[in-house]
Amino acid sequence: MVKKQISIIGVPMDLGQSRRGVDMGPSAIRYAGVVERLEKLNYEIHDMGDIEIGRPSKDEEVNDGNLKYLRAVSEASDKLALEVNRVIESKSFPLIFGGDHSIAIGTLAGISKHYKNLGVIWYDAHGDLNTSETSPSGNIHGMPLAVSLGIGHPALINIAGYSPKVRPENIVIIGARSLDEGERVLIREKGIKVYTMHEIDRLGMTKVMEEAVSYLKSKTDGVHLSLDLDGIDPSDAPGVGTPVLGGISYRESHLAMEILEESNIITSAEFVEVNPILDERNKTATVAVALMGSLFGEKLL
Ligand code: B3U
Ligand code: MN
Ligand code: MN
Repeated sequence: MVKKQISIIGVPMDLGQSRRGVDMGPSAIRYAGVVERLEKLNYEIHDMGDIEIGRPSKDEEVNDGNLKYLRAVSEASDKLALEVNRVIESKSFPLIFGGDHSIAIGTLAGISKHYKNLGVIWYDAHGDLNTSETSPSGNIHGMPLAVSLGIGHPALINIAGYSPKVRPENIVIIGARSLDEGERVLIREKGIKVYTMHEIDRLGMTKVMEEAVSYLKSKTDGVHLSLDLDGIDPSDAPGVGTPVLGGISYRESHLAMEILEESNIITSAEFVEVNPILDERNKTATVAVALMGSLFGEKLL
């Protein structure tokens, strides 16, 4: 039997937000043993190394109004999109490690043109649906989902030369518990499906994931999982820049990954916002690797 291929791309990006250290996320995830873990599951792993991120000068911080490090984020997104595109062309599964969540702009730009109808599962405490007008911070990591819908600065929405990357009806947000006003408006306006912590508590993770899978399965020909570690409760994943109390547990997250694995719909994935500087003995990267184990088919028995 031909082994299935996974290609890892690290993106040491920390300019999409204001807590330094998340650029060390890819190293922390590798250190937590991801390659060995996935090899045990009979995958052939190609570690493509890290994308090079330009270091902007101090006076470059705020560009174009409320968009911090726009040029650096846009350039990195271009590079990442090219690399992700190459991985898909080689028939390998793209597995991307952040870095802050602004990297999803490049990931989705590289993926989306390979599908007629790409689905996205956005596992996150936040909506990441801000624009420079609605963002309270100017941090681009709070904007990638809006950008992928084609809403935002031209230097971000036009990465890889096309826009939008995803349709609103093909998105499911899971774990939301911190939304800005502009994000709420966009969710309502576009009819984006959101499972907040309320629905997760009320329905249980099994039902939430089964609904999410059946919602996407019939209408998409590929589904990208964008997993922000801050979707998980800070007691289980403390090493993130913007922790929000009352999150998804480690156990619920494993269950979610297992249901996704059984569904066979996931065609690419990224794990973002691991910040080893804010972490407790690499706990958050270890959680990320354990979840990847479940996503790629690890079974106890
Ligand atoms: N919504 C806020 C906070 C935030 C978004 N994403 C993260 N934090 N990780 C913002 O700045 O856009
Ligand atoms: Mn996020
Ligand atoms: Mn988040």
